[in-house]
Amino acid sequence: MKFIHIGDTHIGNVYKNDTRNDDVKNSFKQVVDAVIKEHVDFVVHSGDLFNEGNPSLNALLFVTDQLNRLKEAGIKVFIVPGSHDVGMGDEDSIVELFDRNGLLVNLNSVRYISNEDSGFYLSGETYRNAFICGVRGKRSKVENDIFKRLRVKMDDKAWIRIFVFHHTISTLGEQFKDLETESLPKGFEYYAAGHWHGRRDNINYDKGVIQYPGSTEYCDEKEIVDNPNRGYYLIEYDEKGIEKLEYCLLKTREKEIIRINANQKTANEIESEVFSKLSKNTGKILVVKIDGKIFGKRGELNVSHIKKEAIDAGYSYVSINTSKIFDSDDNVIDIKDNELNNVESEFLKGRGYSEEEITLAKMLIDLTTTKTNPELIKRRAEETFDKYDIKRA
Ligand SMILES: [Mn+2]
Repeated sequence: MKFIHIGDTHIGNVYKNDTRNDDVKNSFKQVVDAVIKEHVDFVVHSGDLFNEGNPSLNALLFVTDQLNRLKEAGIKVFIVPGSHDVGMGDEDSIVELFDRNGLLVNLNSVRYISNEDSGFYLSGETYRNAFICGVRGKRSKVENDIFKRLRVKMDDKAWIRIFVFHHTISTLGEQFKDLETESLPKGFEYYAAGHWHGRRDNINYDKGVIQYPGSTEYCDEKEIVDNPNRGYYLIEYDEKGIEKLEYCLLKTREKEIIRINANQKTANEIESEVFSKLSKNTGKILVVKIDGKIFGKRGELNVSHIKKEAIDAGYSYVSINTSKIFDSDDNVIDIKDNELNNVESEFLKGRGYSEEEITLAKMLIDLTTTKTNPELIKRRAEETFDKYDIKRA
């Protein structure tokens, strides 16, 4: 028997760029192709099927079509709603709609849960000799409480037991966690984890293993830079348990990362350096990261000119990161601030906030914690608002 484990597919409007949103869909379709080709017995999805709790019609139709392909091939999909699949309140997830239409199994449908006095009783399904159950993720709110009260109605006769969840465990870093690793229920052979978009393999827990496949596409600039590739797990099992576990690569768009040290160069010199590193290509992703102290003011750097040249060279998506450039006369320095910046981002990301929300939050933190240079603040605020098309009141 075999199954595929994916997570964080984020179908919807991840980017303000249609090509990239199509890439996100394409990764999902590649997984469905592989599932059908490999004749796997079932699919486990560890949450964040969609990018938004109220997906566009386009996203809904795409997912419906892909799930129908699996249904026609006789392949079941088991999922827990992720932090992006639920709204801000306690209402049902969009995933429940697909459960009611018979296109997947929502492991947090009310039929699997009974919430009595002190216990959160969870049942699941035994399918192809594998017992599967799970707990959904939730936006912005830590739900350790559910895990403390969790009582699983386990099937001890199944060949393997799979627990699906959508949280960042403390093993990945105290600063990012929204769940203590030790809070996970024991007695499972396979812990199908989601929420953390990087890949993390072979975290031993009790008698089993915790696996984070990561997102099926890069969901922001940081993920493009930090992760070498994207993929999913293929797991084979028999009556003796898990027999083989393999990470399979997805074919994502080629990427190029250009790093420039501003080190007392003028804006013009920096621009020329970027231009000299651009290559003629057909549709690569480009991230330009510039850091250090510029000669003059960082506002002199013509970001839209760099972007235009890159698009003309053939890149399909261009992200230019200037957040770590400082003016000649800036006293703000350097390494410590940058590290702090990363910690803030990772923390907020771990809590399920979007890139947009994180940028805004960080801007606000900056405003209240750095010594105030009104011009700098105004310019950073404007750049942020422009980047995210946020309407000024
Ligand atoms: Mn996610």
